[in-house]
Amino acid sequence: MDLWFTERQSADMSLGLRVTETIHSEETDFQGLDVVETAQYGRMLVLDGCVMTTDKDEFVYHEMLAHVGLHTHPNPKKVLVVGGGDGGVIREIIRHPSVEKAVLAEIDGRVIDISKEYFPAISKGLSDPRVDVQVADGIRHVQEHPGEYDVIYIDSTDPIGPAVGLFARDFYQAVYNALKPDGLFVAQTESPFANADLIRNVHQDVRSIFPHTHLYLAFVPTYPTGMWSFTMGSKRYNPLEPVACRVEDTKYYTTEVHKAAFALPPFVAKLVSGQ
Ligand code: SPD
Repeated sequence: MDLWFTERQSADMSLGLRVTETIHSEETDFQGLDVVETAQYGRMLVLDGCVMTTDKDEFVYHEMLAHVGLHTHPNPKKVLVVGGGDGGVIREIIRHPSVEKAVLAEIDGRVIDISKEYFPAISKGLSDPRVDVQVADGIRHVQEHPGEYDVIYIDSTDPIGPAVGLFARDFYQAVYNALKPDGLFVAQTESPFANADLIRNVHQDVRSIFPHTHLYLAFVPTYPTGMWSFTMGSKRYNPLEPVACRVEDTKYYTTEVHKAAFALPPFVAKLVSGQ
């Protein structure tokens, strides 16, 4: 039998992947959760019908989310991840020797459990002694920890369901407040092709709060259009002047890739120009 997974990415666009095995399916308290084996990208985690990560392309997203922020900060010690229950960003964060503590605030504990069970290579960092895994509302966590973090990551799902509040100005203000005086944050901010309005709005909001606001890009084949964006708000440090690379054996991140990721095609630059 020919079985296909289809992510309906918009009214006019879908991603189709051939499924070789259905491994797990459930409705959690927050969302639909599926794990399937695909012929093209290996094992895949799907939330509410949207691809979250796959064994074969996860390194792009997780390395580029984690390392660009951590190589912008000269001495990151305390880091927070909001969302990211699969553990991929945490795995990359704890490769940085300066990091003393990494807190994960994931609202859906089932994402953590299922990732530990079916994605050991992605979730392995969750058992590191420096990592504090909390099944908690990330918005509340940020509100309740003013001035605490060097770097905050928003590894959210798409801006539907439980993640809507993570794309709001109030939340970015709370993130600003939760950072130390020289802190910075990075959020995944979807595709310039598929989510132009969202990127424009996020930048308007973040720019109104943070002195330094930047967009950068990476190429994630299983995300809508493949062209993926990340937004950084920084109180002091300039991401265009990264510190020397602190991690070895990366598959996507290098200092050159870091700098190049901020070179935006004109149609993307226009989205964040404020015009
Ligand atoms: N369209 C998919 C966007 C998902 C971003 N978060 C993925 C979580 C992986 N750690």
